[in-house]
Amino acid sequence: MDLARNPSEPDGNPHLADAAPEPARPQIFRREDYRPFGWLVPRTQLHFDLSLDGTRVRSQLTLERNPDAAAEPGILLNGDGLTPLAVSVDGVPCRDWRMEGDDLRIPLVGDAHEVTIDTRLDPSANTQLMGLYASNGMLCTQCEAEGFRRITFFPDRPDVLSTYTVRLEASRGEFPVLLANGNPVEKGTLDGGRHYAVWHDPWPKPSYLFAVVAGDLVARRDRFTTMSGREVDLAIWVRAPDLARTAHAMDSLKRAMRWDEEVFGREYDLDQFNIVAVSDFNMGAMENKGLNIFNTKYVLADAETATDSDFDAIEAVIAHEYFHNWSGNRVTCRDWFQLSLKEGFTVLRDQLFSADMGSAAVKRIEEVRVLRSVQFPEDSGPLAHPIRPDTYREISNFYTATVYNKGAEVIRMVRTMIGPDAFRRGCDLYFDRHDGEAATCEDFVRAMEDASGADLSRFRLWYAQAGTPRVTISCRRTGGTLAVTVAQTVPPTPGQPVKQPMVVPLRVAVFSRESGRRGAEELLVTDRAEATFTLPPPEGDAVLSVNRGFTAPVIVQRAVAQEDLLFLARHDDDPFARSEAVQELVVGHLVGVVEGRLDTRSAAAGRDAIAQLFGAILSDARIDDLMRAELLTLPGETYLSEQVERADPQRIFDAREALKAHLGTVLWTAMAGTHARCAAAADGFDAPAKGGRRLRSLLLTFAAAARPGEGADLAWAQYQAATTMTDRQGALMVLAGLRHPTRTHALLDFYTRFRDNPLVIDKWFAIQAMSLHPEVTHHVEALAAHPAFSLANPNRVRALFMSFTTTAAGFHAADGSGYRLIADLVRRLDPVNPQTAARFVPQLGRWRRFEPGRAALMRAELERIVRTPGLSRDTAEQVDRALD
Ligand code: B3K
Ligand code: ZN
Repeated sequence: MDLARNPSEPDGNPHLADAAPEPARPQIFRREDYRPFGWLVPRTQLHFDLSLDGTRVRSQLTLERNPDAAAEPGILLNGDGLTPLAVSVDGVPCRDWRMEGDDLRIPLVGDAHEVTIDTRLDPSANTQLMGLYASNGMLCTQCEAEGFRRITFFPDRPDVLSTYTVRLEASRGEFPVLLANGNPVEKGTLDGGRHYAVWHDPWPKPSYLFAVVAGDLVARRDRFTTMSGREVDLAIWVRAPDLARTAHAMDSLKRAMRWDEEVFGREYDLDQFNIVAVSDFNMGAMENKGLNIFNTKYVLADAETATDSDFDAIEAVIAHEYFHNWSGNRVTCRDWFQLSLKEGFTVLRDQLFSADMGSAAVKRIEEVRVLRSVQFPEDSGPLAHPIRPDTYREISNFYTATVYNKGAEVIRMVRTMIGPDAFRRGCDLYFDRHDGEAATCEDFVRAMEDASGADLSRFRLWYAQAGTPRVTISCRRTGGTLAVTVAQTVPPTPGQPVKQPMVVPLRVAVFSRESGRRGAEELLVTDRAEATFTLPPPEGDAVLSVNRGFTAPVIVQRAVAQEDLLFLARHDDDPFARSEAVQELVVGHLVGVVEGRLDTRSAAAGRDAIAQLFGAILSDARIDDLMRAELLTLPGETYLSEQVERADPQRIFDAREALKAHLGTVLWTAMAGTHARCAAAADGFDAPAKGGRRLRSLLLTFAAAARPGEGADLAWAQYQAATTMTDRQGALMVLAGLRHPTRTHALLDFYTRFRDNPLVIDKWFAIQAMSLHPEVTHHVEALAAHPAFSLANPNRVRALFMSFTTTAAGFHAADGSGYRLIADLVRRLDPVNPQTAARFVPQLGRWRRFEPGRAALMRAELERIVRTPGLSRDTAEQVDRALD
């Protein structure tokens, strides 16, 4: 490719002299400022001359003035760290372009033009992993949200849709595989050992869905016939040694494609669907049109190297990215404030898929556990934001549990209220109306209203108000009816001091304490600060089961008698509500202990009640082992710390461990028996086998807490006999937390066994970094100096340091050493990979939740970060918000 040089004068580039000065104050983007872009870009042609350290890009844009936008004198194209080598307009070299900060302004006088721009990139120097970068000798891209502007100048916003034709040229030896979005059009050989491939994507798309990959890759291939008979070639591209571990990903993909046809009526729309696995990736995966790019973690699996949870996560993420082909790609977002339009909806779609593929009850319990341990803390802290934010400085900071998981809960509430059939009609209407468009959350809600006849005007508050509603429920028998009063408050959040009552749909049921029978389920929908509903009363005493299936993402506060919780924990026929009752009982006890509210007698009585219940769960023949393990899982420390005024992490840890030890002691016989039964269970991947594995590792944790010596022996035996990573990792987790001679032995064995498998070595780092061991901080410091550690690989960084942020003895050490360790990491990582660095800030940002000593130490570390010269926009925004 012949790329002309920049026609700048020899004494420097005059265009740069006009560059706008750096803004003194950080730029804030506001939802209300949305304006359509001045130009349409019906066609984009890109020509890449690829190499690891010097890639040249020629971009040819067909431009037409947008009749729906205000006229502009020229066009402003986004760039990030680029310099144009050459610009031409309608084939004539253009000399009067100018830089405005990082962006390129080209004067255009007519209503239609062809603009050509040449740029040059150094992918191997791109450590941010945004734009075009090198990973393990291959080249790949990540463009969402604003990475395309690091490749070429472009209106890099999701409402500018264009059809792309991409020509890739490279050395055949170094990059035998050349992939881009859409369908392959042409390929051939060039002189000098080079070759080329041309790809065309017929579907107009925003730049964030653009992708190319070049590398020495092999594919697992398969085929899929869509419901209308289109034959699709499927390929999962990996490095040759990884090929054997792609079968599960391919099966998952085919299941997802079929499910989306059957359940949502959505069909795939290209001749090929390619997935590429890369080992250096900032997040899980990316839904680029027809060319999904995945973190290897969500592709590669076999029983020896991946746990059952890894298998489930792969299935869910493959499905999620595939489902984006409709919810995200065919209908995309008008602007980034609408991110939940595609993410919340697609998370709900992947949740429904996973529920259909496995145990729906267990899945729901796990979803709520994640919501409570990640999203609730976000919603109650300084980074709280509505699922459709109103402002941002760096959009990468808004790929949050709120936008994703709470966003899914909000759409799930619509489905619950209008019913699955009307919801499906609403989805069809939304896809029909907005196919090929960039839409808004409002468009989605309107489609749901139009398809169902429901009035969702007040429901829209869920998009606008942050914070988790607190709902109190009380129940009174008056004459022949049961009066259930539901009251709600929505706590203040940054920028939103006063809130309006939300629409809260609560599924409830009433049980008779005497007979154990339950009356009809009802969906109570309130939109007022307080409302009273009447229900038919049962015979005898009533026991109320509320928020069954977790129909509303709220915190239910109710004074409920311990005997009612025990009743529900044994009798509730809604598995989610049953697990809630168990959790509520345990949380109530632990919070009482932590807050010092229980005298010795009532603490002992609480423990005994829990022990009795756990004993009954252990021997309950009506439930399977997967559900048994869920019911026996103690609430996490983060969730517990949200339940107290100001958390002391050590007290929470101690109380939780003491309960675990107590349960392990008094239930030892039953637990050991169940462990032995599970240890003898058949291998395989059906639910009983998975349940057996889950339960036997869980029981090891009780054993280790109650009888460390015996626990270590059992864990070591499980480790040695393990034929799956689930058993091996479960055992090693327990050993890593104990001061026991087998600890070092097992860790060394694990490292030696898997030293050539980076994903398993990530586990090795994570297991030690999140262990219960009192010396965890020293272990993490030593691991950071291990030759296998690297700041350049986000998986490795997260494995070591994100895992560490879960530890009471480490991260929350009373002397502040854990906070310092993470602040040091953020400061070192920020210049290398700001997106990943910024992800650590919320851990320190929760400082207000903790007792004054720790809060001050956390705050001091945030202040130290903010003083770091040259801090990225990503990290600066998070720290500023956290300190506000
Ligand atoms: N849409 C991507 C996430 C992109 C994150 C950019 N910082 C993957 C997903 O949610 O499906
Ligand atoms: Zn997504």
